[in-house]
Amino acid sequence: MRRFAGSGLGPASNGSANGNGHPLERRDPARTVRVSVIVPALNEASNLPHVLPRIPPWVHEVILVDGGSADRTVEVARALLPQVRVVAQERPGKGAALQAGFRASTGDIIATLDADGSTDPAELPAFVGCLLAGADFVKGTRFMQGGGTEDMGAVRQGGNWVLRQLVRVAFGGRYSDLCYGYNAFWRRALPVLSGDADGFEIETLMNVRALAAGMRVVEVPSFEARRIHGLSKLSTWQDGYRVLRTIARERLEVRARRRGVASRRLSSGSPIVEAMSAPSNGRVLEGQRDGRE
Ligand SMILES: Nc1nc2c(ncn2[C@@H]2O[C@H](COP(=O)(O)OP(=O)(O)OP(=O)(O)O)[C@@H](O)[C@H]2O)c(=O)[nH]1
Ligand SMILES: [Mg+2]
Repeated sequence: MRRFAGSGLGPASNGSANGNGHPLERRDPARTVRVSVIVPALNEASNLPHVLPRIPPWVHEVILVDGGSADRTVEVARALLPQVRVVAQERPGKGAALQAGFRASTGDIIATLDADGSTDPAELPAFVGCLLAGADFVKGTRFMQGGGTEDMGAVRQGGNWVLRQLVRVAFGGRYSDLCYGYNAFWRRALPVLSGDADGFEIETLMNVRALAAGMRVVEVPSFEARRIHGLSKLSTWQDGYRVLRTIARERLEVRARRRGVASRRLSSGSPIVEAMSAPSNGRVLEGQRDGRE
């Protein structure tokens, strides 16, 4: 499998020879890495006071993506954090919200966390630290020592386990968690990670694409607290099915590419396929690393 350009701690030093290394090698050491935090929010006015003020002050920008909330989500966000950037989404769903946030972001690093108080902004340094140490993509996990959840029932935990096994068989990875909203990655990975996923399957899509593209993925233990107020927007069976469909579709795309079966969709710019078919010196991703589309 072809590797994601510039991935890996070791390969980063090789990369410096051809200019394709880890972004830290290419940046001005005096320049601080800018971190964008994306917070999707749908009717989370009563939870935002437990989230936004806890985002560390060194974060470059906070982007709240409002899903058309009927409560005072946007007003509360602006009152809590006057510098917050509020963005609207084009289509319904958490995945569409995150992708609107990704497009609006300007940071070198993009991190996602939830607005319901489940994910703790105080954990951000662990995510950013792993990226600075050489990871391409850092995913939170509730199922590693140091992590945990008080917000996931037995059925969802069982479903998560089954889906993880599927990913293991289909993509060869050994993820300990699959559908968790706390993740971070370098901007240069965005063209590979973002795609056709409007709902809660967005995290699975990013996780399997990171694997298939050969990114250096690091799991960081994270604790998911119970949502503080309000109701979940996730439907276990409906969204579970969407996750399953996403795994199957991504697997088929990878297999089709490997077999050289270039369907119209594949040849017209599926990002995962482009990443995998990039020359090993990573020319395809070179422009993207510099923020050029
Ligand atoms: N902008 C936007 N945000 C959304 C949408 N759907 C969910 N969210 C947000 O995405 C985050 C995760 O959604 P939750 O409903 O908490 O899903 P969950 O964490 O799987 O479910 P619980 O564990 O029960 O909280 C929350 O911040 C939601 O407000 C949407 O359609 N648009
Ligand atoms: Mg939640």
